[in-house]
Amino acid sequence: MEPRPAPPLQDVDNQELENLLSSLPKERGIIPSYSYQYQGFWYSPITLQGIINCQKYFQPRENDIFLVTSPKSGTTWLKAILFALVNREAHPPQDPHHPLLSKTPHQLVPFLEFLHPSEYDSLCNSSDSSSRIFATHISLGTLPKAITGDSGSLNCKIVYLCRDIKDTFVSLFHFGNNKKTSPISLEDAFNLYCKGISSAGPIWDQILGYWKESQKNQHKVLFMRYEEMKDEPYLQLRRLANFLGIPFSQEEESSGLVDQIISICSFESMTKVDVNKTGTFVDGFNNSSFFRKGVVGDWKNCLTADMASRLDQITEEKFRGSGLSL
Ligand code: PAP
Repeated sequence: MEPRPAPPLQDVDNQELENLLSSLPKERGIIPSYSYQYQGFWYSPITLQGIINCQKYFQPRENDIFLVTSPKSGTTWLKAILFALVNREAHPPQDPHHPLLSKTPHQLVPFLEFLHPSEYDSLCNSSDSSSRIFATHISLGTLPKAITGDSGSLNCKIVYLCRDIKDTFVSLFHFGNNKKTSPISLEDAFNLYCKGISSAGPIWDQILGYWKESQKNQHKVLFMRYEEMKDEPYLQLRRLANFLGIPFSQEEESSGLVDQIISICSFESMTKVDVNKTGTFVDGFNNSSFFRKGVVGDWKNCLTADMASRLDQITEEKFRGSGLSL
């Protein structure tokens, strides 16, 4: 990839953001008070500011890794796994000083859209100084062209993680109401979600964009599922390591390293770590709110049968003919 000359760094200014916001469709949001539709997807104002910044200023490196998810699909979990996997030599998972024991996965693997441009290059979360891991919820078409390439040929590797839509919605609903002083009702949140008005939604369109890319471009996009990570973590972790070009050696496998990574990143281990129990993330969310139940099928405790079948029906319609089912 040809390095582009770096433009002078500056934040998108308030007036520019105000002008943009006033030109975009606006709706009530499930988590933010309002969501704005930009390039076909719904985002909060703070996220939009970050998106415009990274579209203008982000300079990828060839071996950057991007974890892409819809909110509440298991982002925090896969951030931890990616960090532990990529940095396993410098930070063996059994190290009592492992960074995952003193920092949250969000500190170790930041969201691209929540970084200030001055942080893009200073950030180095890998033992190899030329390799970085970022996470994002941005849709494929809105990712900076420096990442997707002008002709749509991806310049970096993308790991995409999705989750059952019903569980994802239920997780989002609880997460939003954890912080809100005036909680949104389940019905209102559900109706917005079905209309596609949720952070980085319509979720179906966001998933489909990456699914299609993963089918076309298997060396650049790995499509993963939360439920498969739960079911067969060993196999999925090996798949991830192979995709990233850092397969486990025979010695690593026989020494139990794969299981050690799975263990340090498990819901049970992560919820025991102090930093994940206290403190806040950007926008005032408690670090603990990223760890609720961590199970498959929790939607059964929250959704009516009608709600569940409506989400299944939309999912079926949206994915028809794509070869994807969730
Ligand atoms: P984000 O996209 O806003 O960063 P994200 O991490 O995707 O959030 O969502 C949190 C969900 O992942 C929670 O699901 P739940 O509400 O259904 O419980 C959270 O419990 C789950 N989660 C967090 N860490 C883990 C983990 N180590 N293993 C499994 N699930 C996890």
